[in-house]
Amino acid sequence: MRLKTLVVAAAGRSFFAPGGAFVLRPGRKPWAFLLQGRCHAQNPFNRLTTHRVVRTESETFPGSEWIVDAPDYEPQMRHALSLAARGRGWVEPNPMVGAVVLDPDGQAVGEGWHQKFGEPHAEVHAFVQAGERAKGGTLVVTLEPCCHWGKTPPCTDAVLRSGVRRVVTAMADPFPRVAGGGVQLLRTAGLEVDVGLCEPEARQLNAAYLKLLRTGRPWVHLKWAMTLDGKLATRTGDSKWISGEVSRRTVHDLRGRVDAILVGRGTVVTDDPLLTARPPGPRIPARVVLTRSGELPDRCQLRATAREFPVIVWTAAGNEPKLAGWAADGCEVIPLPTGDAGLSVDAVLAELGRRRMTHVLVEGGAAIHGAFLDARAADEFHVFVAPKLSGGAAGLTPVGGNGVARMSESLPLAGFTATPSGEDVYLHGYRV
Ligand code: AOF
Ligand code: ZN
Repeated sequence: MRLKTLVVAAAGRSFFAPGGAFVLRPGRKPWAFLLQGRCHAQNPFNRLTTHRVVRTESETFPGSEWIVDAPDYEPQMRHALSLAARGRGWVEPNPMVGAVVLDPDGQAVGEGWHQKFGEPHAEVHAFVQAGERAKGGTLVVTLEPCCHWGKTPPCTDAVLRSGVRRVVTAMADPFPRVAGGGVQLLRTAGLEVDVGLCEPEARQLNAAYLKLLRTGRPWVHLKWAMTLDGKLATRTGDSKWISGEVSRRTVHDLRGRVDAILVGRGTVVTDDPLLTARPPGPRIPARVVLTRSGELPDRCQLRATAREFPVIVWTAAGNEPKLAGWAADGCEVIPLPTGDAGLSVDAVLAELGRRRMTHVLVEGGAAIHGAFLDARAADEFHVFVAPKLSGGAAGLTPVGGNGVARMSESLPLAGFTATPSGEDVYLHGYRV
């Protein structure tokens, strides 16, 4: 982060900055600033501004020297991040972006977010609301403004037209046609541009967008529901239903904002799932089946609805003829060369990524979960635990595959939460 550094000298009654002399607010002790992570200052025009304390030279002797960045836009950035999140499911494969425009007094006079793929970017909505009041003010935006012609004109044009003097953004946009160019263009035009406020939160928000750009692979969610004794089904394979109504609603919400729902052959054979979002969400996910053998039932819900909702089947090269009926019914059948390890999870993800799919939801069964885990290809986990026990050594557990030999090799999760979900518990976390 490029900091505007202001050095506060000796017990911090006053300090000098590139913008002029600043006087700390009377009555504020420097240690209080450290505790709050903020300090208040008055500029020569008697206007109170808030600054964020980034580092003290000496924590043992607080007040000896302070380095603060100027001024503090964290609350506005957090608001912009929450605005951005409203685009979830609507904007992909674009990033979610939120923006707040402040007038020269720091009052919010406009806000907006990227609402739908192909439609105006966040900044444009915020500037329309702000109008003339943006002049001399600040744009707080969760992603570097774009500087390219895509489906809409460059946001940097809108920033320059608005008359704001300063732009505070959470992170640079790694999209190749932007990639720092927006920041550079605005700085060259004489605007102050700060990059990096709330960057971890902004990266988390757009983790899937960033992964797709970095690796060409979509973000992979693994989801399952299990009994309290860790079973996906009884010894006879019966699995209807494990989780309750509230949990199933959460799953349908998730289905409605992903690009693909992926299952293995076993799930198609035993569950005959439809794999649609009910009620529908912002996206219509493709239904993806992985079957090395190519032996899928002739009659099932997926095949019967393939002309309404797309179905893609991956099978081992040479087995496509077994799926001729599926292809005739409108399913896309894709052959894949296979080695001993079966269908390559990475090859499938690479193709989904090539189609600019941002989120894939893997819904079982155990063998497919195992294949994704063995390939270290899962990014986010959604597990519903129901308060019931079905027992039986033959009852399937959620993750097959090879697994690891030592507990120390197991996959740790970050951001792990456990939330009540009706009668169930919803466990959620991310691959570290
Ligand atoms: C911004 N503000 O709100 C968004 C940005 O296809 P387009 O024209 O919509 O452009 C998509 C690219 O623009 C996308 O990949 C990303 O780099 C940027 N998205 N930029 O300044 C926004 N959504
Ligand atoms: Zn833009």
